[in-house]
Formats: sequence, C-alpha cells, structure tokens
Amino acid sequence: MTMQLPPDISLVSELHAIEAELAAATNATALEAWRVKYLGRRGRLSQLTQQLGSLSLEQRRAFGPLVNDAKRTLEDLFAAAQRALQEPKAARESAAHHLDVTLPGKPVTLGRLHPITQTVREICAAFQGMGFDVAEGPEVEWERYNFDLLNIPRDHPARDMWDTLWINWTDPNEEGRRMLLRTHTSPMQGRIMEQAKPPIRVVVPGKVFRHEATDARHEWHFFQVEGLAVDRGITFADLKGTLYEFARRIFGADRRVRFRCDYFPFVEPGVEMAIDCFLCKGEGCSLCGDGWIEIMGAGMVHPNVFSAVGYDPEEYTGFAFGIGAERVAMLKHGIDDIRRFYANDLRFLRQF
Ligand code: FA5
Repeated sequence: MTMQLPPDISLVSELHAIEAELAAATNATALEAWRVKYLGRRGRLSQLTQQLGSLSLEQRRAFGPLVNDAKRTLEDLFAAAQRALQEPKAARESAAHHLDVTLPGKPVTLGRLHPITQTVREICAAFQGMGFDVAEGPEVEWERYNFDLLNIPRDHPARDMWDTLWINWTDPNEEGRRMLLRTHTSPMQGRIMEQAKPPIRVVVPGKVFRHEATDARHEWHFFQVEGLAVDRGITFADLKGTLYEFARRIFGADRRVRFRCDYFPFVEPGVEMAIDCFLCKGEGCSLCGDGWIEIMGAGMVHPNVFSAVGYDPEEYTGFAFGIGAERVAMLKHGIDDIRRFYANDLRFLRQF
C-alpha cells in the first residue's frame, strides 16, 4: 500500500529549522509571531492536526504520534524561549531592588576654604585679638569714596597709582558721579568715618581690582585687608607697634620686618611694610628683587581726609593700612607665584 503524506507533514522533518527560527526570536514581538505561525489557532500545527482527520485509520495511526511528538516539542521549545526572554528582566528588576547594606558607601569629598580665604580670616583674627572690629563694603564703588574723599581729586596724578576698571555708567541725578571696581579697600575709610564717631578700630577684608599686567607678584584682582584706627592721641608709634605685633602673630617672632617711607595721598607720613623673602632669606632673588616682599602700605591718616568726612583734624589722629592678602599667603606658605592661587588647580589648592 502506498501511503500518501499529507502536504504539510514536512513540519515534522523541519523541526531543526523551526527551532533555529525560534532561537532568532530575541524579543517578545518576534516570539509571539513565531507562536502564531506554528502553534496558533490557524498555525501550521493546527492545520496538520485538521488534515489528520481526512486520512485513513492506518495513516492516522502512523502519523498521529509523530504529529503529537512535534506538538510537544514545539510547545516545550516555546515555553523555554519565553522563560529565557523574561529571566534577564526579572534578574535586572531584582538587582535594582536589592540593597546590600554591607557594601562600603560612596566616599564624600569634603570641600575646603580657599587658601586666600583662610589667610584673610587669619589676618582679621590677628587684629580682632588686638581689639579691632571687622566690616565689609561694596566691590563696585563710587569714585568719591575710592578717590575724592581720600585726598585724590580728579586729574590728580596720584590716580595713576591705581589702574582703574571703570563701570560704564554715571548717576543721571548727579552729573559726573562715576562708578568703578574699587582699586583698594581704602574707600571704606570714608564710608566708616561718615557713619561713626571715634574711637574707631576696624579692619575691612575685601576683593579689589586693577587694570594691570600680571606677574609672579601681581594679579589684576586680589584681596586686601584695610585697617583704620582713629582716636585722640594716636601716634606713629601706635601704628608701628600694631603692625609689628600683627607680623609676629602671622609670621612668627623670627621673621624680619622692614618699614620704608612711601607715598599715599591719604596718609602723612606714609610707609610700606615688607617681610624678608622666604625664597632667598633676604639675599635678593628673581621673586622679590631686593630680598624683601612688600605686604602693605600704611601711614597716619591725612588731615584732609578727616576734614572731608567732618572730623576735626586738630582733635583726632589715626593710622590706616592696606595689607595684600596674597602676598601674606605667599610668605606664609612659600608660594613663588601669586597666579597659582587663581589657576583652579585642585592639586595645588588641596594642600592648604
Ligand atoms: C594701597 O592699595 C593703599 N590703599 C594701601 C594703604 C592703605 C596705604 C591705607 C596707606 C593707608 P598699594 O597699591 O601699595 O596700596 O597696595 C597695598 C598692598 O596690596 C601691597 O603692599 C601689596 O601687598 C598688595 N598689592 C598691590 N598690588 C597688588 C597686585 N597687583 N597683586 C597682588 N597684590 C597687590
């Protein structure tokens, strides 16, 4: 008897190819398409099962078990593929919700104060210990406080001492009232004396700006700490004694201090104070020039400044000083170039 194969029985012999097709279905949509094609209601297996009905009894006995085997195989393969697709997702989800409290935490990187902030605070603390208060003032300043009240009228050649960054704005209510980025902290002298009566002992930390070229000792923006003491009977000896004590507190007793005459229109007499260079120990080198690094200008408050703020220069005397904070930090820590402070190199900044 010749047995006629139902046309679609080839499915049984194609099982390897069908399995490979299933392996290539790597997402849910492809897997579902494979299921519809082979196991769906109108899929190839269902068509084959229907065709078995039209076969003779003998043929059904021969092919029935084959078709049943094929069906089981395809269903098992499909179930395995479905599990494989869901497992990574389940694993990912479980990992996401899993908290291992024994793992070490992420290290917290602590910030720190910039070395110049530290230095400014140390300078202020040294003077606070000698009875000075601390005050602060604006960085954008009127020309009147930066120059006029400090005995530096318009067109005075002394204005050239401070290369000024002007603000492009004038007060419409008062003609010619100009603004600038303060070139020093000295404008706070006028602001404080306008507001308060002697006795005054105050230091003023703050940022200042100058339109000048930078080098190892000069920045175009830097910090100063201004000092002002006004009372009856204050003398130059008080100025020297206060500044010697400041140097001793900041640099220690064995550093050398030098005072030399200097000119500032708002003091008379005027001096500059320098500390012996840490690099050459006062011998002279490319950083300091002559063995000394100037850290401040100072002097006795000029009578014209007192008159400008309404103080009687016959009654009151006083001294003032302006310290360069970066210069102090350079001397304290042995830094050979001021520009390092503002280069934002964390390897440098983390040392302080
Ligand atoms: C002044 O600015 C005066 N206002 C100081 C003063 C105040 C004198 C009160 C008398 C009475 P001078 O320009 O010299 O002066 O600056 C004072 C200090 O700031 C200097 O000694 C120096 O330590 C620092 N300094 C000046 N220019 C720079 C700069 N370009 N970069 C960094 N530090 C500077």
